[in-house]
Amino acid sequence: MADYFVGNKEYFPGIGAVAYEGPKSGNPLAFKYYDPEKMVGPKKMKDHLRFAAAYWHSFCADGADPFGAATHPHPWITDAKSPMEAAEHKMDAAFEFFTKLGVEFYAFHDRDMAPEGNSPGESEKNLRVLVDKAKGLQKETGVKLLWGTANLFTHPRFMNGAATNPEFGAVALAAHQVKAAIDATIALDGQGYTFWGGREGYMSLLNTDMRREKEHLARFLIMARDYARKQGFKGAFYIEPKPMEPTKHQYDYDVETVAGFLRFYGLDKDFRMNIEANHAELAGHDFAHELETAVDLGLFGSVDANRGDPRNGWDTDQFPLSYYEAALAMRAVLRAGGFTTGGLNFDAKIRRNSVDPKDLFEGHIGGMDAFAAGLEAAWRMAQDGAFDNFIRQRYASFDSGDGAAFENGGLTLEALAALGAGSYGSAGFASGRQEHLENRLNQYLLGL
Ligand code: XUL
Ligand code: CO
Repeated sequence: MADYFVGNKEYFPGIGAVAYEGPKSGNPLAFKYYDPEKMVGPKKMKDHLRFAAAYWHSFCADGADPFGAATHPHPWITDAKSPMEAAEHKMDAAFEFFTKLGVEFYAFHDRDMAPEGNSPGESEKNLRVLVDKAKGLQKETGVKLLWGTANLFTHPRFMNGAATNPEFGAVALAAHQVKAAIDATIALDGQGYTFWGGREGYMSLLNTDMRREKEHLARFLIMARDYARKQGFKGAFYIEPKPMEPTKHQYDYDVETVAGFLRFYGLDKDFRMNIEANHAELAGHDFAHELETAVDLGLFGSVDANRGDPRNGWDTDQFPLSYYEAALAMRAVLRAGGFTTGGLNFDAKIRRNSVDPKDLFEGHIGGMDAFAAGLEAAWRMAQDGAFDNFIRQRYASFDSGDGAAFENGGLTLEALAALGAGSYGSAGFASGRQEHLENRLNQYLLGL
């Protein structure tokens, strides 16, 4: 399907289906490591990785930043006579891209797909029209919806938040949007529905009742969950933690914070985490830390794959490139038993000065190659077992005897203290062997 495109116009002419050509290929529009049909253990690479493209960055973002106007004049917008026609053309371009790149999934916000109307009802109608078109294109191309979401942060009415807005009316407007976005997700057979609290946080404690805002957020999520389940939605709900930006403090700060919130409000059965690498970094955590924490808590769901710039303190949303980080991420994903409803969604954008249509392909190709190489390294780690064995051995004193009694609640502090006064005088001096393990990690990355 080298010249495949949908609709009447080819938006990426001269670019065919991206194929695997191997590590030595000099073709910038070929995969060097991502070989979709290759078996890694029991599953094909593509089924381990479940790649998705993000509608917002790839087809809506226009290169504008706080210091300058748009630099990406998208043909699907410039050639259209109305916002609805632009939305239709944008969708043709999006499905052409998904198909040529070979991603099996996509993710979208309501407002990425359909323009805001003059009333809530008109906005919902616009979305319905585009959802019908998307349904047809999904059928035609086989591309599936990883998750849907509502954009509750761009419109000025949400400047004080959406579910946490101090004005009830704004909360109701947010509910209208979320209900329609849930309907759209169900209609498109979405495997998940994401909540990213774009402005669910505060700019100043001087004007904020935090306790009330968080209760409102929980109430809103409970209502959304109940509505979606009533409509027959079987997929996962995701919360996407982020500590700050655009607000000074976002309530969904990081995985631990969100886990406490979900459990407190009894939402931990339905909600999982959608973990974004750049958000982890903003929270002062390694990407792998957030993933491993979610796996430990039984709350792992999906991934927004990207990277930040270690020298910048904001969400640069660059394409992921580090095999090192991808390997540690995939190690956590494998430990979780792999993705079920989730996948690797490229919440990443090309740079403001990346104005060649090929740039969008090459950004994704690099990210897919990085995760393919990371998957293989993580698989080698799991098969070889050096890390798992070391960790198991490190805690072996809790597997039997007094250690097991401690873990099982069979000791009082007095009994534990009495043991401490006895025969454990030499404990505590085993090497953590970090250097050895780090060197081993490099060997796995080099394919050894
Ligand atoms: C913003 C962000 C969002 C969510 C979806 O930082 O990551 O694009 O992924 O709303
Ligand atoms: Co994201």
